[in-house]
Amino acid sequence: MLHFGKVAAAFTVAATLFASTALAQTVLKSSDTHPDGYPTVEGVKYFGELIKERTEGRYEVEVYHSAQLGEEKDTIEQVRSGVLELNRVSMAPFNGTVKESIVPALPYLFRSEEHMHKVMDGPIGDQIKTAFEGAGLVVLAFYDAGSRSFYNRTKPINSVEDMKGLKFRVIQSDIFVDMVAALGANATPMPYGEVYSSIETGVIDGAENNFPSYDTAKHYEVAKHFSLDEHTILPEVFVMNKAAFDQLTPEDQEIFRQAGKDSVAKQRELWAAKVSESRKIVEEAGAQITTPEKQGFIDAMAPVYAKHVTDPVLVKMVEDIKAVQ
Ligand code: GTR
Repeated sequence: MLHFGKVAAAFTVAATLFASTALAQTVLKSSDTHPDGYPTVEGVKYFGELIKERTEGRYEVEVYHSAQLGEEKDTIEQVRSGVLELNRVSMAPFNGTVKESIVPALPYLFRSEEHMHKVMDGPIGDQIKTAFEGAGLVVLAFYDAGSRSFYNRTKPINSVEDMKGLKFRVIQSDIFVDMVAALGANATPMPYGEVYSSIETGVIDGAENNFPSYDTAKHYEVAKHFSLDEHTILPEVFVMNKAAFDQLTPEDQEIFRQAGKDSVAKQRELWAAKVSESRKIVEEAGAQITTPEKQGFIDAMAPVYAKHVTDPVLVKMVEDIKAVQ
């Protein structure tokens, strides 16, 4: 009897262990510089819901928004080394690491957001994804970030001449530094989280971004002149540490890739709504939006192409992108 009891007890322990292994959840951490509710944060949360559902709870995602894990340059290091499994960042901070990432950051290359979608959803997008693997990252999605424009605290910008001598914070990429120099202004790359106080204290005159960032980071409070020059339609990128991805079973890899794709549609929808909402918020708060004469900006960008598009791979990519209708 006693013996039987022991066997039964051992059996229960084994069953419990087995059940807990079967239900084991792996929580994947993901970083985002933006606050909760921002379309990129919500896109990744949606990805998390999909993988949780499709793996029957084996995988979950926890999004650390509002730069809780650090600024983009640091979190990129974290996801590349595997400290972090997932990360949603802009494409531009990769410009020095993944040469193909330069192309979507080039000024006035995409004619519209539709053009950008077509390119990033097609073979050129796939080529960029493959290039990221060389940097130890699997791209799960390219998200929308609209177009970036300059804003400053000093004066309205109606033409490229008005840019002369102004000092702008740019995202951390040489392409952006050279772009601003080509416009006759000065560029200071700095982390996103330092922009507000740097404008407020006059260390810089302004920065460049899209309406949702200008709104949610409250830059409009310190730089009210927003000039819709739309110098670049720069996509976001949602990446996973490649070693972590390679550890998944082929079935789970497929679930992750598909969930990434499915989250794109969701993020694009949220993005479009957020752009209108943010524009309204900043206008009501007193931001002065002007549309400058764009051709001057476009013409000024030739040196940026001459310097950064010399590698035959990039030259071909630029040609192919222009040919996409
Ligand atoms: C935003 C982008 C962020 C960050 C930021 C910046 O548009 O969504 O990921 O790169 O710009 O300028 O630093």
